Amino acid sequence: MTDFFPEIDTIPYAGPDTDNPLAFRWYDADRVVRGRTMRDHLRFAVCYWHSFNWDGFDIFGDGTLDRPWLDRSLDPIAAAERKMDVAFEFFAKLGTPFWCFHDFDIAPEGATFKESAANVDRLADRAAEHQQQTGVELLWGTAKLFANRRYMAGAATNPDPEVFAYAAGQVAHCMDVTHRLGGHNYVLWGGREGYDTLLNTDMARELDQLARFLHLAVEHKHRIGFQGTILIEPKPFEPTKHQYDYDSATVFGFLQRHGLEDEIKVNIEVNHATLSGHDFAHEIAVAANCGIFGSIDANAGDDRLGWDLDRFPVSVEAMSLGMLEILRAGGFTTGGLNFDCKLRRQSIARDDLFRAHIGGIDTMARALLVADALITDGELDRFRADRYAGWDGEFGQRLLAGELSFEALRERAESAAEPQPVSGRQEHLENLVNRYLVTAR
Ligand code: XUL
Ligand code: CO
Repeated sequence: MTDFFPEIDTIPYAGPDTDNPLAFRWYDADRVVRGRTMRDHLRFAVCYWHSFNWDGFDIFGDGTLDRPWLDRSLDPIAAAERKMDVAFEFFAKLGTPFWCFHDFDIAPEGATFKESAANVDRLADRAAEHQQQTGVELLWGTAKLFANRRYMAGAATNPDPEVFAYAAGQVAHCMDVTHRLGGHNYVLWGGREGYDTLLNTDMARELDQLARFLHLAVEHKHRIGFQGTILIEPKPFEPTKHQYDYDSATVFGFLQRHGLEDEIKVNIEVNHATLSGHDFAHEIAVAANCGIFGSIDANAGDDRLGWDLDRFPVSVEAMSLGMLEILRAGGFTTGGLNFDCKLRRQSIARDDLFRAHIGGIDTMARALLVADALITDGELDRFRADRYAGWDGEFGQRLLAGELSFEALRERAESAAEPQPVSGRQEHLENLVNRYLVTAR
């Protein structure tokens, strides 16, 4: 193992009252909550791109972070190997069970498709060794279909079919590698699958192209025997002005239209939900209702900045309502919580990466405890069930079964007593949540 973080040992669980900033207060991996350990409930993953492949550059300035392997004067393969060794040192010391990558986070792009694929294979072999040594597993892999200039007008939705072919080849290879590394999922974030102006865009064609691409990805998965889940990650805009995978509902409609709803699920990112004008919990509930809930990119935006900031999650309140929906949906199967988060560019001390992840992990662990307490308390579920009790009665059931016409209902409305509204008790229920935000331990 490398020694990039010499001052850091494995991060221990030390309980809520510890003053050790390099210990977990809430994430006690072996603690059982609702019949499952916290490790198995939360299935944390560290993302490779923000944590190891980004040096803090932004549109106004150069990198600030201490990421020596990103120095462009280094031999690209040697630098990628060093980066990977440090990444696995970090995963092992943090003690999270999973990691996630894009093909060209782990390996440099070469001069040709074949050279790039060979680079990815070479680093994937190294990753396999690290996985074996550390026990860290791959939550998902994904292909970077948005950074290279060839993808400026999209990958699957590009006006040039040769770009579609290149992207298809890249996904085929990245899915093979993900399969080889025992990945639990394969993610497709539609990096530039959208448009900036209709003046140059044939939207109908682009959507058909996207559907074809997804069918090909599904066919490839079955051909190679990959058992993981294919996930689409919705996002409403950025980098393009209009992204086609706007939110969970849009993705479901698209999947259903193209007969893909049993093959593909969603990876919901918290701040993408915010950008689409929804709450995180809403996106999970929509996906769960449609049977396409898969995985989560756990992060946070900023209330007043309308772009994708990818902060580490710190709000137990916001995350608790999300965890509640995750538990209601039955929890994760192949998915997990991936920290698609980046440090602020002033967080330049090496151990900031640990502090940031520890904070995110504890936020999600506390959120799990709050969600568990709310379910155990039972009032929310009872209140909801009572609120709809009429639909469980004989009349409600006949209505749902399609046994009553508009005419029959008109007759009923004419003869029945005036319906009596009942309080929705929103503030009362919010007070209940607030109580458990303080007391759940
Ligand atoms: C972009 C984003 C990506 C995906 C993987 O907003 O979230 O990092 O998670 O391509
Ligand atoms: Co993401």
